[in-house]
This record gives sequence, structure tokens and C-alpha cells, in this order.
Amino acid sequence: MLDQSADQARVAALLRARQPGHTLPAPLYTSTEAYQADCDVIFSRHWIAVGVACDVEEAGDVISVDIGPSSIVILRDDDDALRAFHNVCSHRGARLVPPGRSVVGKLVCPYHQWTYDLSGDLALAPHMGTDFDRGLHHLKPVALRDVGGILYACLSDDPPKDIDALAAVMEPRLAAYDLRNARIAFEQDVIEAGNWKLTMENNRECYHCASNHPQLSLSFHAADFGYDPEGLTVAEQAEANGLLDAYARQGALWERDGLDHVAVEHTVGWPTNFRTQRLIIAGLGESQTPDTRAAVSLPLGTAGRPGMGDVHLWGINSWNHVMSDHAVIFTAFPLGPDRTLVRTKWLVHRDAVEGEDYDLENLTSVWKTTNAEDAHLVAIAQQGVASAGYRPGPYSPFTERALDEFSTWYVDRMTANGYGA
Ligand code: 3BY
Ligand code: FES
Ligand code: FE
Repeated sequence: MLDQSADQARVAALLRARQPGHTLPAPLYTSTEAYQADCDVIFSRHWIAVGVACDVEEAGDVISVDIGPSSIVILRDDDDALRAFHNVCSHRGARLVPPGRSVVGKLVCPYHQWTYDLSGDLALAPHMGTDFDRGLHHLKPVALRDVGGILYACLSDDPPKDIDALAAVMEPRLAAYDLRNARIAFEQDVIEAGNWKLTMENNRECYHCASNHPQLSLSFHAADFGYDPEGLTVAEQAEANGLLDAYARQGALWERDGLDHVAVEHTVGWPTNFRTQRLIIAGLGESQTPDTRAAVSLPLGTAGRPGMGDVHLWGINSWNHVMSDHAVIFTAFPLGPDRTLVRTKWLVHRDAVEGEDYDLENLTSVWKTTNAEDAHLVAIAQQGVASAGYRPGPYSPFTERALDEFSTWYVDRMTANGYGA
């Protein structure tokens, strides 16, 4: 008990020491105490992106997802409803479902064979006696929300209500792509050698793109996050203004076509942190592929036109690119103070056939390459923050504004959830 509150006080002091406009004090990226605090606050009391509805297409499809030291089961029940439970048997607590995917009729605990219906009801518990009330041992439910086909879970019994705001913005933006009925063409897990916050910071800027992502840069404009270029050098301003002009022109066309495109940001002050904007795809403008043309001949949902750009959405532990021909859905899960799992799923129309409607390498190569490049950047950032010479550094007020907001949001959420003064 004493130890726990000493840890809490240490983390609280580090949070207080963070200077606005700067990266975090090193131990917030490196220490076990901060890792545990992040699992306890950010990953247990907030809505975390965990997968996609088409992870579990049919009744009996099950996935398990580890969130820090916890694990959840997501499944489709016999009534076609999505459900989530803690991946903990109600008997003696064993992990019920192994990592990854399975297809089951019922959930059977490998330890003593307690058996649960897909509704989570305990159906069978051998040797517990005739007086045993199975009704008291339902699997513990986990709050789950399907937002346009992207799944969010919250481990808390009192999840933040502002997930409704995310749904209100994203349901209409994602409707045309019908991600709920898409299919996962490919999935990749990469373990980055860095703290999850460095993974997310790296993702919230494209300051590093021109020099580190030659392939992504063919389809991705570096300055896409709506910053005000005033204060930059004349040459930088000209480049940023050119892009702003392009957005003004393209925005008018999207408006004419009834496509939501403006940036919506919920940052500091919102438990469910997100940003969305319809982005212009560079090059020929169709998709994030090596030649910037659509990779899949069958568009997603009713997204018939390649000119629809890229519906970009990021959240606490996720980032997504939804294009007319395919979507790329990324989730990040903390594995330790200096290890983060980045899980990427490429979604295509459910009827698209590999080899006929798309070439898998062409579909996946940009983000496979980019993920490897980003994993390297996160690893060198972690090496630096763990070194004696590290001091919190200044974020660019232009291209890294979103990182400053992320760090401020993080400090704010931690402080409001037991790690305050
Ligand atoms: O995909 C993203 O959201 C970010 C922005 C640019 C590079 N990147 C990984
Ligand atoms: Fe699951 Fe015993 S722990 S049946
Ligand atoms: Fe990157």
C-alpha cells in the first residue's frame, strides 16, 4: 500500500514537472511506475481502439486483445451482436481465450472446463454441486462501441460519455465505406522498442516524413494537419499556403458532393481524444499505394469515386486512413515501459478477391515500409529519452502542435485520475 502511494506520488511529481510546449520528463517514458500508471489510467479508464467489426464477421468468431496486463474477448454472439468480456474465467481467473482468433460454439476455459455461452452466461460448471448458482458467475462484460466499423473498448465500469461525440462525427463520415461489412485482407503486428507515447507522438506529426518516408511521401502531404503557417520562413510559408489553397479548392468540391471534410478535433478537455479530417492524397490522388492509384478495383461500400481523399482519424492509441478502395486501421498497445505493439489491418471490400481485384503487395507495401521506418524512429527516440543527456525538448509550434496537445492531454488525464498533487 505504502509502495503504491509512493509510486503514485513519484508519477504525480513528474507530471507536475512537465513544461508546456515540451516533451515529457524522461521517467514518464521509461519507468515501470509510469507504465503501470498509464495502464491504470489511460488504458483502463478511456475508450481504446481495439479492432474492427469485421474482425468477428460471423456468430462464434472470437478475438482476444491484450490491453497492458489485461485482456479482453470480443465476439459475435448467436444473435449477431458484438460483445466484449474480460478474458478472465469466473472460476479461478484463468485466461479463457488464447491470443489471436478463434471460432467457437461456446467459450470453454482450458483449466477446469467451465463453459460459457456467447452471451457470457455460465452454461456448465462441473463438480460445483447442486446448490451452485451459475447465474452469479456470468463473464464480466466490457463496454464496447462500434463507431462506423471501428471498435472501441473501455475497461472501466464508468466509461467516458464523450464517445458519443466521436460517434456523432465519425458515423456519417465513415458511412459510405461500410467498414462493418469489409474484410481484413492482411494484418501485421510490429513490436516497437519504445514507450507507447513515443509511438503516438511520432504518429501525430509528419515533420519526419520527407526525410524518413520516401514511399509514403508520394501519397501523403507532410503538412496535412491544418496548422497556421504564419511564423515560418518565407519558403515554408509558400509551401504550406500552396497546400491550404489546394484544400480550399478540394474542400469546395467535397462540399458539393456532400462529403464531410473539415477538421474536427477533441483534444485537451475531452477524455476521448480524437482528430479527423478528410485529407487530399498526393500524386494521382487515389490511394496510399506506390503509384498513388487505387490498389483495389472494387471500391469499399458505396465509395465509388477515387477523388474522395483519405478520411484520417486518430485517437488515443490509434490512427486510420480510410480511402475509397481500402482502409488501413492501426492500433497501439503498451507491452512495457519501452515496448509497444502496433497492429495494422488492411480492409477491402468483402467480395474483393486477392490476385484478381488487388495485388496484396501493392495494397500493403506503403504502410509495411512506413511502419518499419516508424519503428526505427520510435526506437531511436526511446534510446535518447533513456540516456543521461536527455532533457525535454521543444515541440515545433507549427508541425508539432498536435504533440504538444497530446502531452498536455496526457498530463491532464493522469492528473484528473488520481495522479494529481
Ligand atoms: O498516418 C498518420 O496518421 C501519420 C501522419 C503522417 C505519418 N503518419 C504515420
Ligand atoms: Fe476456468 Fe477453472 S479457472 S475453469
Ligand atoms: Fe512516420
